[in-house]
Amino acid sequence: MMEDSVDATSTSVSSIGSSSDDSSGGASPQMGGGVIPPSIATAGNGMPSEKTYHDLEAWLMKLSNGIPLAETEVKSLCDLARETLLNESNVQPVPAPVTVCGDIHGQWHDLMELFRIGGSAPDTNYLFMGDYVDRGYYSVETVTMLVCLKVRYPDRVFVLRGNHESRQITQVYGFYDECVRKYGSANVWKMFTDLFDYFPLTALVEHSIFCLHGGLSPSIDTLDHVRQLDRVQEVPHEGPMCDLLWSDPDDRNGWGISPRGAGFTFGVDISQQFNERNGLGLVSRAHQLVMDGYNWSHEKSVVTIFSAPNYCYRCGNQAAIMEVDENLQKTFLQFDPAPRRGEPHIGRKTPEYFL
Ligand SMILES: [Mn+2]
Repeated sequence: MMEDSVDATSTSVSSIGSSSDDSSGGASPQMGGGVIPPSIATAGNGMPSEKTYHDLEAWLMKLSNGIPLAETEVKSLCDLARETLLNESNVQPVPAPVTVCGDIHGQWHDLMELFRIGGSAPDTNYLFMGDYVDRGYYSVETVTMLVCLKVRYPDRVFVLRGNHESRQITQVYGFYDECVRKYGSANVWKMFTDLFDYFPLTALVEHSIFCLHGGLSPSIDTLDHVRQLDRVQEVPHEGPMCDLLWSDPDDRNGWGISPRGAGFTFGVDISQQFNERNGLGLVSRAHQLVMDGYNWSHEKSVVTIFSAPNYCYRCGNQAAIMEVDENLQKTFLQFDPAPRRGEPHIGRKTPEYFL
């Protein structure tokens, strides 16, 4: 699964999505020469300026209609997002109520369905546990929209890093190719993969629910260990940061070799010991396809959430999100694929194997 790095250098093909030829009908202000980039266009008190809010609102309007941003807009967005994410912890505190979501994998239409089911941001607070890109055909729209929501509502939307938020993995599973196809160069891919280095690795809902993409690590006993990691780097091939994004719970006790080739499998004994040592009630994670969209394991010390319905447009699974209320009561909302105008209807099938 962990493949050798492909040397992808940015090509210098000119952008096909510059702001001068976008189709937003002038909703977005021109970013001409001499305009101060939004990343430093603050009102002098560290808060985003009126212009930045105007940009973000215009970008969200485009993205909610499935229109990708222009390359120059992605650049501005990523500059803003880096500042926002840099301030977050490796174990980012998140208040309840919050709705916790698993893998999206470029299924933008289904992300829109998720917001219809779970409520729009910022009326609903969201925590996404990684894997926004690859596999589906709309990774660009999906990751741009989630990053835009993060910057616009930094205290109400949280985005963690998944194992696919990586330079190496995205060159194999679709995001790199999609960026080159939609923008005519790898520039946007480079902007996003550089930004992924800043995404928090984990979150902690009300000191009780530990949220992350993959799972636990034999190198990590406490949340303070996670806090001490230097996360601003490509996902390593091994070690604690890799494990948090790659590991899976398993029926066997103890640590095991992962069939994925990265991370470990961990048993109920490991989960219970980790929760007890850190005063946690639950480990919430994503990363594995589960047919109901969510799955309890390890005597309810671990829950898996998967939010891409009919994964890869052929797995036939339901998706789910987990609402956590003020009292940390959990409610699972399941949903099916959104209808896609202009695309042939593909019925549910039982997958022959799990991807
Ligand atoms: Mn994953």
